[in-house]
Amino acid sequence: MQLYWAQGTPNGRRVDIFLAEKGIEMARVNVDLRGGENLREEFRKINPFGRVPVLQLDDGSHLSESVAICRYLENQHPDPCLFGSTPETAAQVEMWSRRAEMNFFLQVAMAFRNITGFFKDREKVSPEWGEISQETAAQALPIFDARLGESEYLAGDAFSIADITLCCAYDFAKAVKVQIPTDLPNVNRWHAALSERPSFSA
Ligand SMILES: N[C@@H](CCC(=O)N[C@@H](CS)C(=O)NCC(=O)O)C(=O)O
Repeated sequence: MQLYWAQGTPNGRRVDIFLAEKGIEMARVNVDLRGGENLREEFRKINPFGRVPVLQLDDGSHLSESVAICRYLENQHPDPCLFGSTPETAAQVEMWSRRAEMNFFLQVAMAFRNITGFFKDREKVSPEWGEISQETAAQALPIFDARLGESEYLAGDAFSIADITLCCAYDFAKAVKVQIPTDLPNVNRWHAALSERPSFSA
């Protein structure tokens, strides 16, 4: 197996953290996003959407979408469990993962893409949309804070893929100047604890 990936990207980091939590060693192929290597025909054969990360399996087939990659790895390496171990906890993990992705990760990504214009050579950008996305991302944080006031981790008592998704977006949000509300005691407690994990600090 090998992972097509790009250093410094939030989706690449999601898979990096997941691999580290599982203790899986993986060969990586760095893809030059700035240079548009991911847009070339050769790369589109492995992901028609031209995005990283992409996991190449030993039979030569490919998987993209960070969570699909993590789910595959979860089945191959069930320990430690990061997708919930009972129907109830698995559903909580799914619910909070989707909430974190749609209400925060995606908004942060849209802020990055539309404000910085990093990918303006390949897509239309709208600074106004970027600013709206920045605000929408910030507005979601008190909801996550309230949740983290009820449980140690986002999806309950156990650390999961939902924490990885929210934390990668949270760290990236600071880099793209999302106005993080000042009164998020539970998010702060959770973030400090995750930052101590070797997988997050690597
Ligand atoms: N939904 C995809 C998103 C993948 C994605 O947007 N990757 C970014 C890097 S974080 C990328 O490849 N960008 C290159 C581009 O847009 O040209 C996932 O979860 O993996």
